[in-house]
Amino acid sequence: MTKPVLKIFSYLPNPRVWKSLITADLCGVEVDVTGAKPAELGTWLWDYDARSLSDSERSDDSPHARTGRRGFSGTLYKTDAFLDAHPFGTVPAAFSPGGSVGVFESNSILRAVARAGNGLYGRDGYEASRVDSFLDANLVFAREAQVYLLGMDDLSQESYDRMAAAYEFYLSGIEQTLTQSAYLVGDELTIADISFVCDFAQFLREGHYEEALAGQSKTLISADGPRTYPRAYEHMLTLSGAPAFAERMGSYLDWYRKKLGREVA
Ligand SMILES: N[C@@H](CCC(=O)N[C@@H](CS)C(=O)NCC(=O)O)C(=O)O
Repeated sequence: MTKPVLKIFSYLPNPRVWKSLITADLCGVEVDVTGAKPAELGTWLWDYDARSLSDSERSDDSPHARTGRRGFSGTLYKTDAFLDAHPFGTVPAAFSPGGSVGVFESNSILRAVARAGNGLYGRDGYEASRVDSFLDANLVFAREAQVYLLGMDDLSQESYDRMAAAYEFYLSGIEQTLTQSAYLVGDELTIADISFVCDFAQFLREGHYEEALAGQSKTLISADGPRTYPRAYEHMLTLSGAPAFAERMGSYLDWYRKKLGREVA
């Protein structure tokens, strides 16, 4: 067994972690992943040596007690060392072996894996920069999607409109790209495609909130997606069904495939 090139701490499962794991599998490198279900991560110590805390270790006067800021409510236990390495205090949180370097933002963790594996990051510096272009565009979309999905129970019209605009902007760019090439950057898979698949699959979870949206007189933003952006949707569905993706994503998109009347493996 080879030595892990990175250690990742996160709630699990997490599509933002799958990006790195799919890439690691394809590049033949090892990534060490630690974590627990989302609801349990509040009882963990967020650290390079992350671990589950006992009841007596969890109190508001713990030196590690912090208030969750994004996606987590209530108290979280983050060490000072964790916050030195991860100044925004988010997961997934990656560390170089030994923990001296913290890498945050799932797309940057993904880049770190691809660099360590020496693959899937374009054939030269220009292509690598084009891959970065897609990863940046993807983060802007994914951030809007995060706010939208977390706020689904009580969405303002402004939030809904922002998401609809971000979706249209991002998907039309992906669609346009795929009229020119089979993958986002040229004719080979790169981490730009991997990030797109994972974050877009996560956005499609809006489909689980169809009733909640209807109760707020709103409709699914992705409702006509496969017709409006056929190449983008097909790219996501095809890649997510490929072995390296399916291995990590499991049945995550089965509900969506069924909804489209597609075969489920
Ligand atoms: N854009 C970031 C999103 C990470 C993020 O926002 N993580 C949230 C959970 S979804 C978090 O760790 N929140 C910590 C907190 O609430 O303090 C990425 O792709 O890694």
